[in-house]
Amino acid sequence: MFCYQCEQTARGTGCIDRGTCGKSDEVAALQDLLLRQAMGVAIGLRQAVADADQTADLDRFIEDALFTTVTNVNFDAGRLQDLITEGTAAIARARELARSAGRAEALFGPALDGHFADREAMLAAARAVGIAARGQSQSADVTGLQELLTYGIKGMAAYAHHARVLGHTLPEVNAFMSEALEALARPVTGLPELLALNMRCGEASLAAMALLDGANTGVMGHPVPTPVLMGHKPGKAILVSGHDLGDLAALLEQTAGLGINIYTHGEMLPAHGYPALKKYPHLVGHFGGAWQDQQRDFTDFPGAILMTTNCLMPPRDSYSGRLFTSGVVASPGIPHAGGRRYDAVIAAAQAADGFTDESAPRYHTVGFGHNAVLGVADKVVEAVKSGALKHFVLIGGCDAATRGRDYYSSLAAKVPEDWAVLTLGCGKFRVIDHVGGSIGDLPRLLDMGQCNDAYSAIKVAGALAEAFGVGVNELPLSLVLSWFEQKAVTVLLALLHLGVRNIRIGPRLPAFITPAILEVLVDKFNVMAIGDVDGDIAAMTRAA
Ligand code: FSO
Ligand code: SF4
Repeated sequence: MFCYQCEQTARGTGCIDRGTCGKSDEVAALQDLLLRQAMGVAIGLRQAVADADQTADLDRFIEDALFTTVTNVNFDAGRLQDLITEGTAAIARARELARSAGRAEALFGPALDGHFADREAMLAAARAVGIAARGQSQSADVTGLQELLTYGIKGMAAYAHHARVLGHTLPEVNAFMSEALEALARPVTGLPELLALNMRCGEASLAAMALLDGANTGVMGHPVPTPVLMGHKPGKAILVSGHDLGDLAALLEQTAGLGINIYTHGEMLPAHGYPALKKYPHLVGHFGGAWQDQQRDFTDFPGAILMTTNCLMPPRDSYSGRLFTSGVVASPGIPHAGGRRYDAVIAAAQAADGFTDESAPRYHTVGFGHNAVLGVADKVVEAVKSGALKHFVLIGGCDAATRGRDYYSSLAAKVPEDWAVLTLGCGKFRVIDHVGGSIGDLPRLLDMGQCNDAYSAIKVAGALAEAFGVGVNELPLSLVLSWFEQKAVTVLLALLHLGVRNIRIGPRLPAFITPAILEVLVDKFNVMAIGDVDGDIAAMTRAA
């Protein structure tokens, strides 16, 4: 295997033999084949002349295939084998649509793939399509740009998937995923063409982020500032992790009146701010930290656990009997709660001990989405004009166990008292304990939500730029991102598409960004690696 799609890739260059995440060689190969199948479906779809409802199942297959291959989503070879069997049927249907449109001659490569007799046949086919196989015949720069685009659409697919399950879709987003997948299946004609496609991926990423924002706020209401108990109360309990708000909503409904308390974990923390979720009195608090703490947190949690999306780690015996997956998440031997039915999860919670004590009261306030922040825009503008609020710094993105992430805690602790800190993503767990107080009526720490809510930060920045009559790059705003997996690539491409400059990225740059690609990003956008905290604060102050 060869995989370098996330920040914890082995030696900072690539996982071979086995993933740092726990992905086996076999799972990696099956994921490579699933990605090729998504290309096959996309090629057929691009030739089809059909209504959106005729192709919805194929768009959904592409989204699910891409999301399934995101880091820490699916470790289950059996589930991947089933998906590949579905993929064979999806390719055949896409091919048929292309033929009906009289475009059979335009089909090529992955769109012509047939049926695989068994897992061995899948693995044999997979070996010929991974990064390592392609890398032998092209430069690292070409592979790097292809992978940048691949990871951009993987994150986009995650957003589109979340929106779709809430009933929202956007044809342009699916059309771009198909266009990109088709381009990835063709021989590369040049680096500029690939670079341009990556920039267009940023545009489609922004549309996907707006789509998800509309879906979340349309179905769940706009988040409102809400203090969340970061602890527990006595009683039976279920812990919900991942990002899927629809799963949490369904679980809350199914557990209403059962005397089971529901807790969020990791990226589910911002759920407490949504009116449609906070109305349930048994959504009582948040337990634990970011995803990489789950093996400790899940062991300590005395109830059932539901993992709705990434980031899943290989489960420990101490909790594997109480763990369930949903959506595209899968792990061998872990029961899957499909179709938003949680009877088994509820039964496991009732069978477990639950909490017998009450933790010390500690609270963190969530719910500073764009609607809440822009609701007090006049106060924000006034505070900036009066000089009380000198600078905004967004410290957010993904967290992980990899070295160098103390930087973000240290940065949060050291930013001057007259700076406001925006945060989002699981990277917030490095930040929230280090920023307190307020500037006038405004809290200094504004938790904008999940990594999936980066759109809120973009909207707020756009509105402030308009209020001050300047471009976003002229605002007293610095972006310091922590990246881990592919959704962070999607957000980065969206920011670059908007022309945002001077973004700091850490804790280390992606392995797929070659020196030549980095040179382009530095030239055009002044993208930079994080440095030392004091030096970076001084540089941000100078730029303000
Ligand atoms: Fe974190 Fe994982 Fe949300 Fe990521 S839980 S690392 S970018 O999947 O999605 O922030
Ligand atoms: Fe390695 Fe990350 Fe790929 Fe897992 S997802 S195999 S840790 S690069």
